[in-house]
This record gives sequence, C-alpha cells and structure tokens, in this order.
Amino acid sequence: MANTFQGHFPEKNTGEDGFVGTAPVGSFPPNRYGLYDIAGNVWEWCSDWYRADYYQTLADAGGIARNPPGPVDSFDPSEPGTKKRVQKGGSYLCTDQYCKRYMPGGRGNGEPETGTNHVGFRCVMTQPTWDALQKENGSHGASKSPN
Ligand SMILES: [Ca+2]
Repeated sequence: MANTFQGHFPEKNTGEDGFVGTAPVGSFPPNRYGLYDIAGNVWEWCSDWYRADYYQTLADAGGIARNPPGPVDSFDPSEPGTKKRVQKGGSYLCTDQYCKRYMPGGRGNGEPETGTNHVGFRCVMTQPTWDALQKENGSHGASKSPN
C-alpha cells in the first residue's frame, strides 16, 4: 500500500488512496522492516551515480553484490552528455498504466539540479545516533524510529 496514481493517467487522478498529490510521511503502513514510504509518494534521490549498465556489470563480475557502492560515474545512453543520479521508489504519479517503477527494485534517474514536486529525499541516521537523540531529547523527541 502506497501513494500512487489511481484513475486514467494522466488526466483523471481519482485519489482513491486518499491523496491526489503528496502524502505526509507515515500516511501508509510501514513495510516489514518498519520503513515508511519506500514505494510511491515521491521519488527519493540516492547518492549513487546512474549508469544503465551498472547492475549488468555487477552480474558479469560474478558473486553476489551486497550494498554495492554505485558506479564511479554516470552514463545514460538516452542522454549521454547528462550526469544523473539514481532515484528510487516511484511517486504519487506512478500507475500500472504508465510506470511501475514504484515497485521494490525499480530505479529511475535524474539530473541532480532537477526540481519537481514528485521527487524528494530520505533522511537517514544510524540506530546509535537515533538512540542518543532520544536520550538527549527525552519525551520531546520524535516518536518514530529512524527507519
Ligand atoms: Ca495517490
């Protein structure tokens, strides 16, 4: 369950999931890891450069890639002169009729200087940092875990 597009894309968004635009974080249940909004709502910028062939390169190298660091540079064959970074998770504009990249494992890309209302970012901190902030802030801290 995620904030995606319902209706006939692009002219009629019925908002059957309760939102025709972005939704506040936590409007939908977390996944089994306790993570909110991993799919839908807004595309999330990643620090990895985008290369269309990156995962194939990893597969060709053999073995299992665990937390791959991403390529050292960017290359998108459809726009070879444009440096792009990875975007994950899809957005409220994704629909089965047009874009299924809101599914886990889906990957998009964009120029880092691009601004639009369906792209955002995720704040990340380690569990020890979260625990220290909770201790420091007492009952005034946020109530959700950093995940
Ligand atoms: Ca929606």
